[in-house]
Amino acid sequence: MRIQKTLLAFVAVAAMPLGQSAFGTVTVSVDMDTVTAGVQDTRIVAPGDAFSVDLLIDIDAGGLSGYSVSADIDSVELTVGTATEHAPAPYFNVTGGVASTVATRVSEFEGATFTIPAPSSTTIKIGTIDFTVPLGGAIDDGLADVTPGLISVNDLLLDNNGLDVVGPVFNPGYVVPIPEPGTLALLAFGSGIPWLRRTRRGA
Ligand SMILES: [Ca+2]
Ligand SMILES: [Ca+2]
Repeated sequence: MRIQKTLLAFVAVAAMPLGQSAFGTVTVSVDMDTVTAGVQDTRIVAPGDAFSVDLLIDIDAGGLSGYSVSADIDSVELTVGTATEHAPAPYFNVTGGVASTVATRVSEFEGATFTIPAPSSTTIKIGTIDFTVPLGGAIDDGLADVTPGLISVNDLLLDNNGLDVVGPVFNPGYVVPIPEPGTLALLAFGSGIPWLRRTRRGA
């Protein structure tokens, strides 16, 4: 909604400290393993698995006064459950939760702050999405499975000056299937194959 975007922009401009400029890069990542510390962009799954992923924003020295980020989902490999919006202090939630969740998209994870200057050089968690892996579906078509970005009409990233962040980086998340027993056996047997070839050639 246009009103939403206007509100975010207003908040950002109100928080604007004059004469400061943005540096570095704001990065939005999908942490496919919320149990393990750090960001894991890949998760090994089997059909029927249920798990959560986090959306994280790594804020640069230029600060971030407002954000609205959505995520596209590969619905062949993942079924979306609940999507929860987080607005860690000093950010406040603009809309009271994500606006919409459909099979292929969750939009939007939003927050804004009046803090001057806005938080900088830090990482914040802006959302959590629950997924299940469909039964009988083919996993791993090589395409990203959870792709954050400025996708919906409201989406933006605003630095301390209330301006669009230049060149934000979006890191998607992937699910990959557990290797099948046959594949594992082949891998284990791999070292014996050259010997087998040599033997056959010599026979
Ligand atoms: Ca993690
Ligand atoms: Ca995929």
